[in-house]
Amino acid sequence: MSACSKARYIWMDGELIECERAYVHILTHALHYGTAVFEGIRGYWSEDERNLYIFRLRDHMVRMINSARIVGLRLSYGIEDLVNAVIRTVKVNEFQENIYIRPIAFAGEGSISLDTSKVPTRVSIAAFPFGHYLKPKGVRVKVVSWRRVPNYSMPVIAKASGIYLNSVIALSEALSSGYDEAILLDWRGYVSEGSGENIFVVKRGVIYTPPTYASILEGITRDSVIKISRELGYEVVERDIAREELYTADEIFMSGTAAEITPVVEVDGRVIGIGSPGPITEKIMEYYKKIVYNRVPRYREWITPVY
Ligand code: PY5
Repeated sequence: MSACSKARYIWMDGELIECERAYVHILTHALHYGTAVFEGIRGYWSEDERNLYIFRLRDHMVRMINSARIVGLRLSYGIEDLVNAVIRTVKVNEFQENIYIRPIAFAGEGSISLDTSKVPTRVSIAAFPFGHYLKPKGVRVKVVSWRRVPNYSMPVIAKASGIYLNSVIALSEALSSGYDEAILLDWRGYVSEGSGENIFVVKRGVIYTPPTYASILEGITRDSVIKISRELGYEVVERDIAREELYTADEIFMSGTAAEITPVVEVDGRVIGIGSPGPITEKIMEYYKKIVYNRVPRYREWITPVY
């Protein structure tokens, strides 16, 4: 599929331009040094309401602004500009199906010095139809040999492009060993997260997830899962999880914008639970789906209708 077969316009530096023209120069700083911050956001099309609902748009754009601040990229757009630009981009493409939105702020061209103050920060927002990222019925994962970049070496709380080389090599190790996804341990040896997802472990009815200091990206889906699980009456505990605890878990699932809520059915060749999505995972998945399609009034503040 060519990049522009299903999206006509892309927002670049304040203007909507035809997808075919959305290119950058080969000397773009971010291409050489990973000097960019980005977001992944989903929009859900409701056939009944004939509307497209963007999930937690404002929270994603706030995180992008914070990521830029952390890595030192100057942004000339504020929160309202970015939120409106996303809505405008989605609207002009007239999508009537589920989509993925990819805003990115990156160091542009003009200097190959590592000093980003010598180049302008550019911003782009692309959106395109998108289905499942991981197998919705459950994935087989491998605890890979690469560790998650420690948060004393990189600001891993920022969703910054350069950090993703860590995820790319981790995923590649899992895939080449025949698994669907990677789990990375942190520098201490505790469970951190997947290559592009946070992780949750269910044991005797309690839901556990690694804390921020386990070098995780603080996922917005993770935050949604914690809130809705508590509302459903489950106890959710943020604490360190040892690798071997994964093997004896009753249920495991991953959370992320692209992955949504994906059950984990196998870790390092050990079957988890009965080898199919567990009951608590399924309950949370079902409720999450209702919420993103704007069918739960108390979570309306998480939803931005496009049309
Ligand atoms: N951890 C990492 C390393 C991630 O890349 C992501 C999101 C998450 C956790 C979950 O964060 P959130 O719930 O806020 O999405 N990954 C991106 C996504 O759009 C990119 C995946 C390729 O899901």
